[in-house]
Amino acid sequence: MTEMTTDSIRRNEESFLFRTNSPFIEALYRTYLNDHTAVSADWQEFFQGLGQGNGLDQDDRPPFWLKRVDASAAPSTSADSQSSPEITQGMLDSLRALMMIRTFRVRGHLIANLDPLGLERRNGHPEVDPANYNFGPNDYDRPIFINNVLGFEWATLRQILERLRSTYCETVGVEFMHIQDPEQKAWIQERVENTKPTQRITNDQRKKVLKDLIEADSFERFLHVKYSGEKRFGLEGGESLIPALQALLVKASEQEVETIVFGTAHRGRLSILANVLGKPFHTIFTKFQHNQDPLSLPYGSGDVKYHLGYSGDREIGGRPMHLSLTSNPSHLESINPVVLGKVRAQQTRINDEERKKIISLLIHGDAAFAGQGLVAETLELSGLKGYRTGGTIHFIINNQIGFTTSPPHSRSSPYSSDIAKAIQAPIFHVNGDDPEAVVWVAELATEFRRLFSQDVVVDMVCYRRYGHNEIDEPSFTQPQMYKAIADHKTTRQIYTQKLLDMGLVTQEEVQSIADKYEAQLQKEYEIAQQEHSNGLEKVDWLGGIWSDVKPPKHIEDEEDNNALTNVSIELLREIGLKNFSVPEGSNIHPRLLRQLEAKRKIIESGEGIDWSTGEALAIGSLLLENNPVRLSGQDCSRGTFSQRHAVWIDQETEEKYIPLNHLRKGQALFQVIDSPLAEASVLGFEYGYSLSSPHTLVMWEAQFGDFANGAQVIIDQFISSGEIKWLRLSGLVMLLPHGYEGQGPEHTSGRLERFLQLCGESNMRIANCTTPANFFHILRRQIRSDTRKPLIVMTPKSLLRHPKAVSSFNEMGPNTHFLPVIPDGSVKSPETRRVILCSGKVYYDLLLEREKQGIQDIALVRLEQYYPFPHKQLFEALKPYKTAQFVWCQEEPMNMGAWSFLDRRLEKVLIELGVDKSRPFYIGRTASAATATGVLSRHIAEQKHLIAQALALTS
Ligand SMILES: Cc1ncc(C[n+]2csc(CCOP(=O)(O)OP(=O)(O)O)c2C)c(N)n1
Repeated sequence: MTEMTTDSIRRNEESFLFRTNSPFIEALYRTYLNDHTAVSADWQEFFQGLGQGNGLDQDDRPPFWLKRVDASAAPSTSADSQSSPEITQGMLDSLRALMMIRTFRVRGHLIANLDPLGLERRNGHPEVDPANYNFGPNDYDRPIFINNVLGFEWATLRQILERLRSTYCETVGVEFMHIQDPEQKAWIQERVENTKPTQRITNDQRKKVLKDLIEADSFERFLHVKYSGEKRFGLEGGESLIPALQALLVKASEQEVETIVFGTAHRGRLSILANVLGKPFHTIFTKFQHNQDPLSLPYGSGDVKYHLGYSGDREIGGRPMHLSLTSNPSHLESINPVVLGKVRAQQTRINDEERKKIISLLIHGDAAFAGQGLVAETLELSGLKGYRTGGTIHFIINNQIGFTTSPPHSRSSPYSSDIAKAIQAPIFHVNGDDPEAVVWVAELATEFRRLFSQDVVVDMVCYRRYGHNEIDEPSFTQPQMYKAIADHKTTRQIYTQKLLDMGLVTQEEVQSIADKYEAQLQKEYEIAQQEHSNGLEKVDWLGGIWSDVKPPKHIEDEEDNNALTNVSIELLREIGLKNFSVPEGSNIHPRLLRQLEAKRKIIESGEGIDWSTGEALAIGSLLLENNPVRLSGQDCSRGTFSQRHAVWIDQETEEKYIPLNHLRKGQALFQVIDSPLAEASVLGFEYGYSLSSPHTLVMWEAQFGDFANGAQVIIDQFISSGEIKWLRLSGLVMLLPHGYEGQGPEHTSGRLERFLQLCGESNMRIANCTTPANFFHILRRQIRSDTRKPLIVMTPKSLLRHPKAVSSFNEMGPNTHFLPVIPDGSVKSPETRRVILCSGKVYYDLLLEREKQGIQDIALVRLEQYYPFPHKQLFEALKPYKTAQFVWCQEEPMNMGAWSFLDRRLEKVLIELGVDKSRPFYIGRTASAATATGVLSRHIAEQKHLIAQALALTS
């Protein structure tokens, strides 16, 4: 012992022991117990000392730092707790070295060489400074016992530091110590610490990496020359992505992955399509040529080249693999949940319960990953039973800039990947100029996902050689960065030189790879030149599982409505009875039990079918026709309004029972899933699910319709326009509780007007039904129709229990179908002085008041579907009332609801009818900023007033 006194050492020792060393000492102690000679002499002495007097058996409690050691295994002697064994310099060295090693595992990435441009100043970190552990300049060459940590039994400080720096602080920085699962952590540590940088890939792989890099580089150069001034969001500066993806595919193929679904943004997309997915070059080139015949699109509006998806089959490692890149809008990161939904649907279809055959791969930009809330929302889905896909591989092309914004202005956390730590994903930061390291971490990520079914992130730090797009001048905003980039060799140049220096390739071989690839590009360029027509790719939207779905069309009302949606009365009764029968031995809540009894009686009579029963009958009948049904949304299994009870919870065991899954053997599956409290991610997921599962009825329910606007991007960019932009059909259903019931501005409106404004080209169906039977038909039509369109339904709240809002089996049985308009059968035409057109809940308010007042000359005609607008049916329903006055009555303020949408459409019908006054009157709330008042008394007054107005006849 040198200058330190035993006391001071003991004080230090305690802090060491208290803090992070106890697991190490425990492990060491176990080693010692097995074989005393397996630890250094210092430690032998220390543990012997413990045995002689640490008081272990004094009160049967191990000392504080040995708490996790099995006390019975400790040496048992009579004891004197005062006589601690002496701490030696060697032991202190071990402890300090161990603490330092641990800190490198936690913080090493902070001083790693991750930035190819070297712009980011990384001046070390105090916690990885040996001085922080009381190691001085004279301590570097003394052997330290570290018990096989880092593979050394004994090592000098110098050796330890060398190993730590090469492992944690060179071109790979690993963040994994935030992971709580010891197995995952140990796996990463073992793989990272036991692979020297030079051993990461084989020489054959090196040559393949060079080839991939040359191709990635040549591809962008070719486009740059041939189509200069065209936006392509090139990959220059981030080319290592391509060899990394290629290596990932090989690894995935070894793991027998059959399909990879990609989601990616603009950057590098064309290169991924061409060089990874194998999309023919000429089909990409034609998109640059602008010689497309504007009338030649067989369908749809088309989209810009860097949004388009593609799917194809490749042979990788001797196995076929299906690669699919999903079309996406500009809205960064919005594709993420859609990809996950697609993957989940495909996994479900092929029964990939382990989620190992179909995997999701998302490629992100650094600014978008850090900035877009949807990233966090989507990560949050990763572990949830109803949404997990067995882990997504995330690859961030971290070019250290977002358009013109530098990282200090785009995030508060050190890394753009930090949000992924919330789900304990490991993060591999890697320098993009070290393609071998990039390839290696991509492989590690693939293995990690396979082993642990967890999300994993590769954060490739690189740069963007040109501006945000190729016509942008980056030096306006980042002059220093762009000066450094101008002086910086390309990754291809750097890596070529490396392999030349290693003697792995010759200059001639390198040239020959480039020549061959460029010749192919040139050939395909010439093909593209000849494609004067339109360069359209094969329209492949209705192959495979979609083959029995008809291409989209302008949905002809009659054809669409008359889709076979009715079922036999016997079947309705069978489903109903089974859905409301409690299996023996289950403990159902007594109140629910009473409800079920009442519902069984209703089913027996076939009359008085309420809303949720209508829904259950629709679902049950589809299941028996072999169409799975998936419903997800906040609290949807019970139902926000306690109306659905699709899942019964055993009151003793909390076991779940889904009655609709017990109808008949061999039926399709009903998945009903309470979602996380998020809108955009869940709706995006369900939309994605619907894209990959045309025969499943996929429904998303908002808690209240008001909250759906948290998913506005998904509604605008995917649901309403995906078909027309990308030729991808979806039969997704959105259920949006809606209605003016005095619950305030945020529990009232499904924002009908927003959806109606999005309608065009028969893109969706929008409805507000008033009867359970019509709801039954409209849900079934989603699957029985020969094409697929999203359906948006304003669903009721108080009508769920309204005595009049009921149907009979006869309205669902033979010869019935969906009614887009429900005429008023009760009012005789010649006497009718006014026709009130309305939709949804207000119909029942009007009906009640009309009955109360005994009015006989006002007809109530219900518009059950807004879009496609049922012009013909409305014409027929209004025909008997040519001399009447026509009123549109809605609960919403004038600037909301359906008025703006209907005004001129109604007028057109009335003109065609030749009625006297062809302009319909508006009755509803006056225009307002908020959807509804928050004051109940005011709501009641407003509602009373509008009903009174609607029924007050004027001449
Ligand atoms: C939601 C959204 N907001 C803004 C934009 C406009 N925009 C397109 S690319 C881009 C920068 C993205 O930066 P980053 O994610 O780092 O990717 P990079 O372009 O650098 O590859 C921006 C702001 C967008 N497309 N989507």
